[in-house]
Amino acid sequence: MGYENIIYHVEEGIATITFNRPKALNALNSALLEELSDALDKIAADEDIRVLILTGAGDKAFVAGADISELATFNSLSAKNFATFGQNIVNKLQKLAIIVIAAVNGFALGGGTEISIACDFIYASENAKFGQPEINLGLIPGFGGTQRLPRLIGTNMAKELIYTGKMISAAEGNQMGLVNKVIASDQLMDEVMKVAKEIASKGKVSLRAAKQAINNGINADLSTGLNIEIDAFALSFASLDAKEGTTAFLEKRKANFTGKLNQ
Ligand code: CO8
Repeated sequence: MGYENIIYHVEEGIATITFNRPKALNALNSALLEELSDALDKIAADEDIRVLILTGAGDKAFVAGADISELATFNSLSAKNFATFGQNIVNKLQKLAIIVIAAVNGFALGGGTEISIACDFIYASENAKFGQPEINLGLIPGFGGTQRLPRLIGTNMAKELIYTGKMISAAEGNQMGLVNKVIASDQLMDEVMKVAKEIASKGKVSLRAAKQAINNGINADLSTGLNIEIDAFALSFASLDAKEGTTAFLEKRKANFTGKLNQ
């Protein structure tokens, strides 16, 4: 599939998807979502990709939400179909085995916030703005915002954002645990690339095991979550990296992780 609404780039095991409709502040229309879905399938099938970065084209927006000109044509049934379609893609993003970083470089509103919170973590530029403004359109979030946001920042904080539709700054997002780090706009991609490379240098299997344990355990009770961790911990020993990492420590040298499995 050729891409017109996203830019897909892979370099040294790090994939970048850039939402690319800058004239519409990278709003999510059906065509863009189809392309995103296709790119996520490609990434899931590529064993050499270690980290994915999501960002927006231009200096104004990450994603300013679902495309309102499409939403304006919906009835209840088409809204249900669109929300299901969008949620399937956001779920696919969240379930990627590799680590996903959102580099939020401007407005991340509605579906933009919802995509960013399905990533493993968010680095944001100083001019980034987050929010769930659907209430101002007579709507509610439909790509997971009513479910993921309360789990991430707490129920009442999420309620305030969703009920008022107000935007918050990157600094406010940082204070409430939505944004890991706020960075000057012209440094954002360099900083994101730096952390992506650091993560990519770790053991592939242990990264996946850690992500699985956190994502599968977060909505379970503690005892179920701890059992999930035991299995994921055991899984990390399926890789030669466990032997390499522990041996390298004892030999006082830097570990060289290959991601190879024990035969
Ligand atoms: N959809 C379509 N076009 C958009 C969108 C959008 N979400 N956001 C901006 N644009 C377009 C504008 O129409 C404008 O186009 P044009 O130049 O042709 O007039 C261009 O982008 C630039 O925008 P502005 O001139 O408005 O730029 P400003 O800097 O003045 O304002 C804002 C920037 C504050 C971001 C403003 O554009 C805005 O409020 N945008 C809408 C934000 C919004 O409400 N997003 C939520 C959408 S709903 C949603 O995401 C629900 C997701 C789940 C759906 C579930 C399906 C059922």
